[in-house]
Amino acid sequence: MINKKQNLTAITIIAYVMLILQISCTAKTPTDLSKESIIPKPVSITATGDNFTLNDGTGIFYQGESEEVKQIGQYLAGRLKPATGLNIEVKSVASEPKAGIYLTLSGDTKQGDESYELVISKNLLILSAGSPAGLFRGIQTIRQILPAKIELSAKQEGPWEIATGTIKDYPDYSYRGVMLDVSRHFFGVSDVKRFIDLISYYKINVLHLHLSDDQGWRIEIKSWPNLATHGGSTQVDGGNGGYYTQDQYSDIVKYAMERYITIVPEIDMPGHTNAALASYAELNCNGKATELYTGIEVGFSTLCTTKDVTYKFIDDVVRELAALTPGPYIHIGGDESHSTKPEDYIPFINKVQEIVASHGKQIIGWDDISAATIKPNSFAQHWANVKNANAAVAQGAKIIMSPSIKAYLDMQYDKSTKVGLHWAAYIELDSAYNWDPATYIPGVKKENVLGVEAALWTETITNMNDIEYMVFPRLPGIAEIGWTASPLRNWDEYKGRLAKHGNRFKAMEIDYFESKLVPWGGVK
Ligand code: TNX
Repeated sequence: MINKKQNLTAITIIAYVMLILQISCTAKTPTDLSKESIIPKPVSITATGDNFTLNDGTGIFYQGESEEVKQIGQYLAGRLKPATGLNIEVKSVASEPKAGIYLTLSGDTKQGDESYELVISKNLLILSAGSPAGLFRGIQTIRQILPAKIELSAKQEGPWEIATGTIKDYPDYSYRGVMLDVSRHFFGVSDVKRFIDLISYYKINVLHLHLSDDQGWRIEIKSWPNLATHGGSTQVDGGNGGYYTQDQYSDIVKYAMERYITIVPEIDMPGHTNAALASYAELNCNGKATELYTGIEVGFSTLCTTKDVTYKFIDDVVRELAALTPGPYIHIGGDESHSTKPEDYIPFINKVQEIVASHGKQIIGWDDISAATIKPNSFAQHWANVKNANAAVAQGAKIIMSPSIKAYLDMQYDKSTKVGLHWAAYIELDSAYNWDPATYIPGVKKENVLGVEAALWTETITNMNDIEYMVFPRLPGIAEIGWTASPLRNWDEYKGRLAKHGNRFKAMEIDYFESKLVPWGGVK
C-alpha cells in the first residue's frame, strides 16, 4: 500500500526531475568544441566549455582594406543569412573588435596557404590565416560547428551557438581533388556550380573537369568550332549532350576560384578522341571523319599521331584552354590508348608535354603516360597500374592518387546500387576511407605524392541526384584522407562524425547513400 505521504514524495521527485530536464533542454548546454563533428578532422581542437552566440548584434569584421578578404566575409554572411535570417554587416576595422566575428590575415603560411586558426571565446570569434585561402577553409569549419540547420534555405529558430575553444588546422596534402566527367553525360553550369559548393564544404581544392572523350567534346574551341557544335552534340545513350562556351567555362573557373578551387581541364588524347575525330576528318589517318559515338566501350579511337595537323590542332586547343585557365595544370589524359601503337604513343606524349609547357602549363596525365619521357614537374594520376606509378616516380614525377578500387566514385557501393559500374570493385564507405596515399603503392613514398583525387565517371550517371548519390558520403572520407594526417584517421571514430553529417546532407538537400555501416540513427 502506498500512503499519501509516499505519494506526495513521488510527485515531488517527478516534478523535480521534470524541472531539471526542462532546464537542460532550454538552458545553454555547456558545449564542448572537441566533440564537434568536423570533416575533415582538424589538426587540433582545444575546448573551453562556453558558447559564442550568433545574433542580430553580430557583425563580421575584417582587418584592413583587402577586397578579397571582404568578399570572403560577404561569402560567410551569405551562407549564414538564409537559416538565421540575419543581415550580418561586413565591415573593415583597423584592429581586433571586442565582439563579433573577426577575419584577419595575421596568421602565417608555414603550414601552407590553406592553414587557419579559430579562436572562439564567448563574445569574439577570431579566424586568422596567412592567406585568403586559409580564411575560406576556416569558414567551412565555422559552418560545420554551427547547428546543422544553418544549412537550411528557410529561416529557422536559433539559438545559433558555437562552442568555445581553439582550432588549429592545415592540410596534409596540397592537392585534394575531385574529377567530374562531363563528357559521357553533360552537366550544365548550374549543376557544376552546385557541385563546387558541395565539395568546398569538405575543403576540396581542385575540380578536374574531364572535358572530352569518345562520347562528347564539351568546351568551345574558337579555332576548331566543330569540336563543340558537332562533337558536343550528343552523349552516352544518344541524348542531346552540350558544351560550355568559353564564357561559361570562364564563369565556372571564376566561381571555383572564389571558393579557392583550381580547375584542371582535361582533354583526353591520343585515345578517347572519337568526338574530335568525328568533328574533323583531317585528324584521322585515313582522312575520313568517324561517326559520333554514344556507347560506353572505349579503346577504339586514336588521333593520327604521325600527321602534323594533329599537333597544330593540339597546339590550338591547349593555347585557347591555357588562356582561359589560371591554374597551373592541363590534363592530357593519355589513358587506355589501345589503338595507338606504343612506338607512336611515346613520342606523341613527349610532344604534347612540350606543347603544354610552351603555353606555360604543367601536364597531368593518367598513369599510362609514364611510358613516355615525362618531366619531373609533370604529374601522373594513378588509377590502376602500380608499375606505371613507380615508373613515373623513377622519372622524378609526383603522383596524384586515384586508385580505382578506392577513389572511383562511379563504382557501386554494393550489388544493390542502381547506378554506377563495378569493374574495379564495389566500394563501401569503409573501403573508400581506409587507405593511405603515403603507403598505398610499395615504392611510392609520401614525398612522391602530390595528393588525392576522387573520380566520378558518368557513363551511367545522368542527373544531379545520381551525382550526389555516388559522391556522398564517399567524398567527405576521401577529402579527409587528403587533409587529415594518417595518425588522426580512424574509421570507427570517423563513422560517428559522418553520422552527424546526415542532417547536414539533408539540410543541403543532398541525395546521399545511407550506408548501413554508419550509425545515422540515434544522432540528433
Ligand atoms: C576507366 S580510369 C577509364 C574511363 C572510364 C572509367 C569507368 C581511366 C583513366 N579510364 O574512361 O570512364 O574507367 O569507370
